[in-house]
Amino acid sequence: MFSTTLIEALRKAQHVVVFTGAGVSAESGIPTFRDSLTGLWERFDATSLATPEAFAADPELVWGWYEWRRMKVLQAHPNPGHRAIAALERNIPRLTLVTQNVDDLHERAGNQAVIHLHGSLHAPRCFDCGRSPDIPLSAPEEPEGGRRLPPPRCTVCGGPLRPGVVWFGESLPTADLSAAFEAAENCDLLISVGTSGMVYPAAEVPALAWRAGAIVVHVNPQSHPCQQEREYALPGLAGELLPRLIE
Ligand code: BJW
Ligand code: ZN
Repeated sequence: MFSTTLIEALRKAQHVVVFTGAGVSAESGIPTFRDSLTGLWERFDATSLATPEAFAADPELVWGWYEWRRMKVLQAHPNPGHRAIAALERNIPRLTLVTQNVDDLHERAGNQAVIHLHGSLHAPRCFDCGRSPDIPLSAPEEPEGGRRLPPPRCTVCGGPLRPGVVWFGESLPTADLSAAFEAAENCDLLISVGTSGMVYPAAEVPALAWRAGAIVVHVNPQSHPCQQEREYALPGLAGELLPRLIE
């Protein structure tokens, strides 16, 4: 089912970039953002949850929602798609894994170095002073989407802790974004997995790789219009396609 060009490119590749989005964790039971019916933004309003203004206006609402999501991730396990990407890292001379995801399922699958462009659910910091005090986070007793929870307080300045994720209107971590762009511009093959490609600047990563001459592959059940040479769509689920691709 995979074209011989693609198989050959993967076999010969010296540097592969894997660029992932929420779809790679969907088969682990983590909801995506924009899928119809199951996407988070279908059920929750992004602007009242995923912006600094939303947190300032209602920290208990926002903290409770992110604790619910952190709980879901703690209960989830890496799926065959994550494991295939980890296996690829062991089989290719150089692999750079760039994720937009805020979960830690790539790390738990065995990937050694993961570039998290949109931060992590597991690294809160103070909303006021930016420090990351060593406060153990408890598991919410009843993980429900709408449950309000007061955020823990910073041990240094007393400010509320916020999730360590990148909200709309916030800058992405500079070093991570630079590393992702640099890898994209210097790879032979980029595999984009489970992303709608709607959120910038992360969405520039596959285009940068293509412009620099790499082959670009999109693994997604939703069809991707491939109008360019060196661009391929593999329609289907990451957990089914990726293990077969790396065989
Ligand atoms: C499967 C599958 C299976 C399902 N297998 N596939 C240029 C143009 C227009 C707007 C902008 C622009 N530049 C910047 C902006 C603004 C904004 C933006 O991009 N807005 C667009 C939405 C219009 N960007 C920002 O604000 C960024 N910051 C910034 O630019 O700073 C500079 C600045 C500073 C100050 C002032 C102004 C500018 C920050 C963006 C941060 C995004 N944060 C989020 C939330 C993180 C926290 C949280 O988790 O709550 O990140 S939004 C959300 O979207 C999350 C994701 O990482 C991100 C991408 O989503 P993703 O991963 O693609 O998921 P989905 O759901 O969209 O797609 C899933 C896909 O999987 C689907 O295609 C399915 O088909 C597929 N799938 N099952 C394979 N089994
Ligand atoms: Zn503080």
